Amino acid sequence: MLSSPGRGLFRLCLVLASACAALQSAEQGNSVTDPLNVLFIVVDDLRPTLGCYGDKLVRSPNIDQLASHSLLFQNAFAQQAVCAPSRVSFLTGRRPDTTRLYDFNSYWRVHAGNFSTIPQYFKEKGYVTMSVGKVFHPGISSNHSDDAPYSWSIPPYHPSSEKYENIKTCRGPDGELHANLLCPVDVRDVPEGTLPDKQSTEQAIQLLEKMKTAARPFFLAVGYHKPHIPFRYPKEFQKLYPLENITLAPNPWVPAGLPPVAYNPWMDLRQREDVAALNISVPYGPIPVDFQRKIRQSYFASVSYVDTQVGRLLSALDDLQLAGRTIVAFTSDHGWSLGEHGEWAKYSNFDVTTRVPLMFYVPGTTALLPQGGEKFFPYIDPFDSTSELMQTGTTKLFPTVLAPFYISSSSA
Ligand SMILES: [Ca+2]
Repeated sequence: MLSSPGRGLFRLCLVLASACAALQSAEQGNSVTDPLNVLFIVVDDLRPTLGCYGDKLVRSPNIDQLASHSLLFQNAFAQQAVCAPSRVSFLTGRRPDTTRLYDFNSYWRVHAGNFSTIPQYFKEKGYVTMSVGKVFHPGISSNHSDDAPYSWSIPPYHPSSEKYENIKTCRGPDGELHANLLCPVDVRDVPEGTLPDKQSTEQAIQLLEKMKTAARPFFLAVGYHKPHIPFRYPKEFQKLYPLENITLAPNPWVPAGLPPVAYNPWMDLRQREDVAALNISVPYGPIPVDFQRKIRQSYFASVSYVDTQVGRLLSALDDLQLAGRTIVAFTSDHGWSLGEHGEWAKYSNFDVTTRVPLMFYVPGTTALLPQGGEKFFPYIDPFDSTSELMQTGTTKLFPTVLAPFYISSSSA
């Protein structure tokens, strides 16, 4: 297994770039070596609290199913536990030391170097490249355009309901709407009657439908917003995690002698109305234990909600008969502390904030090709308690280090 931070990033670039390996001959009209499509799924603030990483509580059957067909990395780490520097890093294949971005406030092409991005590389090799949701961090760090037009063949898509994420749409016990951290919602009751990640899934499926018969291969990046705060998700997902089942972090204390620079006081949480009402001391807290349980409950519920979106997306890949000719890469921009070390945030360098899930499904390589209408990614309902846990981690890593495309199918 990989042992040092940064190698996950390297693998991401290596495997995705390898998808272009057959392109030259494809451009010459050799249908035997048609290039594979790429579906790149990036989730915001998702640590590996997933069944496929051994989490016994979280229900993530669709991501687990993807993992069961994939090469699953156990020790992948983001370069930095902040959205923009992490995303610019893995999308350019360069460390923050090279992109010169450690915050949100500069565009690498202007301030560091005119580096190509992974989607740009695919685009220049003849792929149709498309961005749905949060792929690049929006704003200055991607030139207020998600690096369009360089990275994308068509204008990037952002869900219209994203603008409601941080306003008062969370109904509190008083019956009024608040801008809370904990925000389980009745989707029928929210503006536009939908949520950003649901819209992103629908848009991505529409693009897949259009690309099914396209002459050119595609690189489709889909960026999901949850479990980034606020935890605004369909309220039914709370039922998966009764509070009495929610444990606390096993190491909830701020380490003795911790230098203040190594600690982040999670000010973004404190600004939410429900957290502000707790009058928690700055910078170290702690958060009352009952509320800690509620934060963990909502994080896990948000993960299961995202899992259903991933499930819908992959199921569409199946239905459109694209699963046999599309690489699926799945990762997150960084993790999140769920009370470990007294932290409730990203930003720090503790491993809970830097470690990410990372997996690659490569049809015919990490798994046998689907045969005769076989469904590789049938949607699995996380509320169905009879759905079996997937067996994962059976794909051998080390034959792939030197030759990513020559794993024996029988080993998958
Ligand atoms: Ca993030």
